[in-house]
Amino acid sequence: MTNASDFNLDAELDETDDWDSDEFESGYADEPDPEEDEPTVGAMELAERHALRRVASLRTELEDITEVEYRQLRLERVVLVGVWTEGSVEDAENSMAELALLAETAGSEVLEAIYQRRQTPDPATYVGRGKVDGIREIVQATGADTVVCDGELAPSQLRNLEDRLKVKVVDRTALILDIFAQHAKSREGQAQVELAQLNYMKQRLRGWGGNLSRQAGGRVAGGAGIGGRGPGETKIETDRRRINTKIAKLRRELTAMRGTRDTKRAERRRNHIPAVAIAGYTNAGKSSLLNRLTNAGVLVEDSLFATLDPTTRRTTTSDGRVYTMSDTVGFVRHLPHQLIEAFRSTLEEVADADLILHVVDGSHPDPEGQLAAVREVLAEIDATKVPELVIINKADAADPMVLARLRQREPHSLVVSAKTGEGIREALEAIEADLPRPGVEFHALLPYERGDLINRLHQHGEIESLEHTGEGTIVRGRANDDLAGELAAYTVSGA
Ligand SMILES: Nc1nc2c(ncn2[C@@H]2O[C@H](COP(=O)(O)OP(=O)(O)OP(=O)(O)O)[C@@H](O)[C@H]2O)c(=O)[nH]1
Ligand SMILES: [Mg+2]
Repeated sequence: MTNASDFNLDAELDETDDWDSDEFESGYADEPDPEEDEPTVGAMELAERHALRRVASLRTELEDITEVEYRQLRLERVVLVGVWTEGSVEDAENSMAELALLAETAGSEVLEAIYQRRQTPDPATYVGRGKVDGIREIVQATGADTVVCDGELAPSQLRNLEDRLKVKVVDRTALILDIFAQHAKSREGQAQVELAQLNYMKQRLRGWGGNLSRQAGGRVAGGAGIGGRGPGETKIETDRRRINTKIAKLRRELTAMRGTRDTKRAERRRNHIPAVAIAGYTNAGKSSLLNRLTNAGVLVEDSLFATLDPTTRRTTTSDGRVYTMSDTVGFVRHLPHQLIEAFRSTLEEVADADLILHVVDGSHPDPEGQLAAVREVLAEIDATKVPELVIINKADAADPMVLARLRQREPHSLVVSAKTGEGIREALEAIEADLPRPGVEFHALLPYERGDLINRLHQHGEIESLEHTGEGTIVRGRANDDLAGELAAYTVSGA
């Protein structure tokens, strides 16, 4: 039994059709079929989302630098390019399929996907130099206006490719940042994404097209001097300075916003309310699981990074103990470190939890890869010390052999389906069993006027036995230090 009540006001509920992700058999996308454009509910939702949730501030303030170009990623016609350095053909194709999902989530239309086997990416052009011409032909033949590379490219690689391909080139990191920008809803989320984008761009001012590396028309007004603004300051330097100013401002704002979060967390700690954090790969079904476990009614969408803002629900164990459960941003392979940095305060909630429900999509082609990618991020945010319960989700759609393999590999795991409800009861039991137990045993005789203590014991302690007698209520169980301290006055002697 759960008894969920809202912490956040904005609860949205949605169900979308399942996403068919089997588009790549060969590494080349199927021919785009113009007739196939019947919008699904999810696509309509997505379109609405794109229309509504854009970070507006940058576009007005920093008009003439990279952001403008950066924002135009959506609704472009893209060719995907990957370099496959290790692993099987399957791994390479999974990686390209994921890049295609990312591109589509960002609002692009994927025209082609190609990858090249190489020991390492070419330092100058990412793919082998000889392959660049081939890609240019594909770009021209398909009428693409953007090439998306499956990695984080150096500014010089981006520039070289743009020079030779004659279309805009973006990398996977920029793509992910763009999706985050579109999906960020809360003020804090938006500020976090902006911070990540600015940090990304700061390093790439030279990489975004030749026009950005031009000089700012010789001398800057004011001439020699003060504060380093002097003759010969370049456009890049002014851009960098403006970006730095904006970064500093965002950092201050984020510090202020985080105050509220810290207060909430401190309150929870003071009351010893256990916290469960739901973490996992993007699209694994974390929000669906939170909805199932607590009737939270949060947004579920067959899209990558549907959830960016953490949602916390208060719920109770079968015997009435209160705990919280939070859903938060999903992870992905090579999650851009700018995002990890920017979302650190959000991610701290995971590191600070008493239990992590690590959700993995059992129907995904590479669930082990997802588990590993998530654990990498968990390690980066110092969350490895938190006990972990692996929830293998989407049992209804998964291959039973794969489920068995995962169960074997992950001893502390459960198989569930957030969709059908299979395994949910067992999951709740397992969560209860894994919650930290209050530390102090007690045996007390509480007079009837101390009903308040009994209430608090129900919510925050563990009651093993309770008996009403003429003199009061005799209770046995476990409580946290504070509560045990208050009970001490009523301890049954000789217990
Ligand atoms: N077949 C099946 N689909 C599921 C199940 N659980 C979730 N899904 C679908 O998987 C998609 C993603 O679900 P979400 O709950 O939004 O996933 P999430 O992990 O919160 O995703 P992000 O917030 O984007 O990281 C949706 O289309 C869900 O309907 C399940 O048990 N079975
Ligand atoms: Mg979600």
